[in-house]
Amino acid sequence: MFCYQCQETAGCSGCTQAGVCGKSPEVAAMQDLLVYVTKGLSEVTTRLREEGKKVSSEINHLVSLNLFTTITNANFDEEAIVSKVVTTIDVKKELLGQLSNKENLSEAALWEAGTEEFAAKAAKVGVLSTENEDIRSLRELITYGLKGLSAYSKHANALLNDDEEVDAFMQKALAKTLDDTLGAEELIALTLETGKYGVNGMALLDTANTTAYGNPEITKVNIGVGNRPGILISGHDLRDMEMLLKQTEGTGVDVYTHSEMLPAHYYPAFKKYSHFVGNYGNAWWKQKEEFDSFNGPILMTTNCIVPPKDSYKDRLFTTGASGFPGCKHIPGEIGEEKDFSEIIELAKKCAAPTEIETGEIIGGFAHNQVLALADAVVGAVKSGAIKKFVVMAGCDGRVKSRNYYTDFAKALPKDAVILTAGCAKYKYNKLELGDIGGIPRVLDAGQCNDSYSLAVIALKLKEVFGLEDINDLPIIYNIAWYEQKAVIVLLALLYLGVKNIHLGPTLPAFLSPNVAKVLVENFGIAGIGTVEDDMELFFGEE
Ligand code: FSO
Ligand code: SF4
Repeated sequence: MFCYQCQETAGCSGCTQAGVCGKSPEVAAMQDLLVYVTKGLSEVTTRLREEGKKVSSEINHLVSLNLFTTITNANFDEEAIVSKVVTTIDVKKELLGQLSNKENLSEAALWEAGTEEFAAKAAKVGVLSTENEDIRSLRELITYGLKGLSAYSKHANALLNDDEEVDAFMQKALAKTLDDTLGAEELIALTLETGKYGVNGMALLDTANTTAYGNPEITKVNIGVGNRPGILISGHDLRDMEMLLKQTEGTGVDVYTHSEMLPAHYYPAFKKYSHFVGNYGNAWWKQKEEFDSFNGPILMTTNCIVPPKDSYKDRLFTTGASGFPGCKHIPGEIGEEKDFSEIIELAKKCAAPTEIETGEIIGGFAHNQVLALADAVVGAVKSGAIKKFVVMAGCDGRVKSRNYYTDFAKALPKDAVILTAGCAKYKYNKLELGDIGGIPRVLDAGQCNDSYSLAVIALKLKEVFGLEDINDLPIIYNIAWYEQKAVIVLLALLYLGVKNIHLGPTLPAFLSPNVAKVLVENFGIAGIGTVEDDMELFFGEE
């Protein structure tokens, strides 16, 4: 196997024996094959569109779901992945029949075989099948960005929001990563175009979420527990959240969020449920301890899954793109009501969660809420009470070097405000960093996709202060990345013209030296240093 798509990749270069994430070589191989056939399918759908033929939303959803399935920590279930490869080959075959022009299609578009040939084929179509290291790097950068985009798109689709333009681009770009006639320059342009559609995809999801559930608002979230049994829900899918809250109402079972589901508490539509008690625990990587002590069932709606311990494996359920062998998967297509009754019945037999923390955390600072506070924020900047905003969005993870972000948050000057989104916040959202004239020093917009909100806020501030360039704002970008959703957020920021983004705890292994050089020279992308050095770098002259 060879996989280097996430920040934790072995030796900062590539997982070759087994994934640091727990992915086996067999699962890695089937994921490679799923990406390959999905790219082939995308080439066919792109040509169908060129011929003026319509591609159904079911096909668009299949492409998104396939890519999402291959994101880090989403799906470890080989059987489920093989079945997606089979479906994709079948769909591709049917669509090939609709093409008038089948000339010069790639091997990926034409390939079909039975499951017995899958392993042999997978061994030939992985990341290393592109020999030129720069072309490989750019193809993977684009593919990972598209994986992130597919996740956001899938969540919007679950709320019956589709953007055919985003889907058509996703498929066109996937097809282009198969095209050997494209050189580095064309692929760099495609990378930026991917960022553009990243903005569109995040906007689509923002509209879907806020239309369905209202605009996030300032909210204090309880981090303690009640005395009734509970269900813990993690991941990012708000439609699953809604269905679970509805189905648990009046059952005597409480609902708690974990990790990236915390921002569900900020939505007005979910606040009305009195059994929606609070957030339990921290970011995804703490789940081994926290799922143990939660005592009740856990529903993973997306990544990040850590291979579960036996002590709670029979309480772990997956749905949507996520999966783990031996854990029950709750089915349900887009538009269907999922049946969570088995989880609810199990919860009733479980003990209430063991309390691991008490108190509250505050969040809900997505664009609508921050813009409602615009006068106070702008006033604080004008008076000098707020000197800098520091965007610290992104992901958390288990490597020790990520303690940098806790130390960095603690070391910030007291007139700096952190803007965050994604699970990165768990490194500093319980530090009690105080407020500036009533504005908390950690403003949490929501999930990683709500980084879109941070961009909207930045663009609004640029307008209010009458600036020409987004980079003239007093905003520092110090982003923590882990998996491919952070890649699409990064590409979206680059597309919006944001420069000098610091990315840590390490730079992606999939950036070849030449591609990294392009990003450094054109966008000022940099890594992180020590907290002391970075404080000097960002605030030294003041
Ligand atoms: Fe985190 Fe995992 Fe949201 Fe990611 S839970 S790491 S970037 O899946 O998606 O922030
Ligand atoms: Fe390794 Fe990350 Fe790939 Fe898992 S997803 S195999 S940890 S690079």
